Amino acid sequence: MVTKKDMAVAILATLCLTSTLFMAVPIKSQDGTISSNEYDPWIDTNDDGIIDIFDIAKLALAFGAEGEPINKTALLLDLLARVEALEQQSPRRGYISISPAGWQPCKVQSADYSTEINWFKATSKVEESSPFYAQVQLPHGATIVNFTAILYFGSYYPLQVSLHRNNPSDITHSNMAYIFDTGLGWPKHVTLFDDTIDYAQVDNSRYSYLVEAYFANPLLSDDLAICSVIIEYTY
Ligand SMILES: [Ca+2]
Repeated sequence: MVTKKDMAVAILATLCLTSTLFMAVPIKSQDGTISSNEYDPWIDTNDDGIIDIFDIAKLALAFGAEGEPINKTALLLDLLARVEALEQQSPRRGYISISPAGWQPCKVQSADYSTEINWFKATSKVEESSPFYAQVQLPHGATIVNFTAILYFGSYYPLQVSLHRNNPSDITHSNMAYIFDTGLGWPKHVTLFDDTIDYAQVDNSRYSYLVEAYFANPLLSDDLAICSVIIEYTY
């Protein structure tokens, strides 16, 4: 309970403190220099960036009030933990796309191909069973959730595009995602995807990653094209 005596002591103490502050610590001088006192946002009760009489007056008016104290540090940590939990509940999505310029032939001496701004084509001189590769740098720790290829079929021949994980320690590789189309229904411009990804978590400390394309029956596959490949991941 706040007595008149307490109130008088509070007002007196406030006046003394205020007058001391005003004498000893100019809040902001005429030439614009700021007080050398360290600013503490916890006691800047009206959040205006300066500790002044308005903050002190608010404190004085609340003198003697009682209630449940708040541990501000614990409150801050709790808020941070909640934000992190929310971020984990709804992971962010990222995308990596491979342009036509990203492809390289497996065997340069036997390859005839065309890289244009909108598509990548293997032409009639491509040796059969000689794939094309595109290197991809996937984010370490990310989870691959979708593998999409945008393809053009100007003739009725199959085209296959797949995502691979290479293991350099035993010189093996694993298929992660796979897209295949026979070309039926040509001419057509299609977007195909595979969202059943094997080895989905990216581990750049042990593996490297690449995309592979096979133009089946290459002697007649002049008019097949890869327009883009898009890899979607969460992190
Ligand atoms: Ca203030």
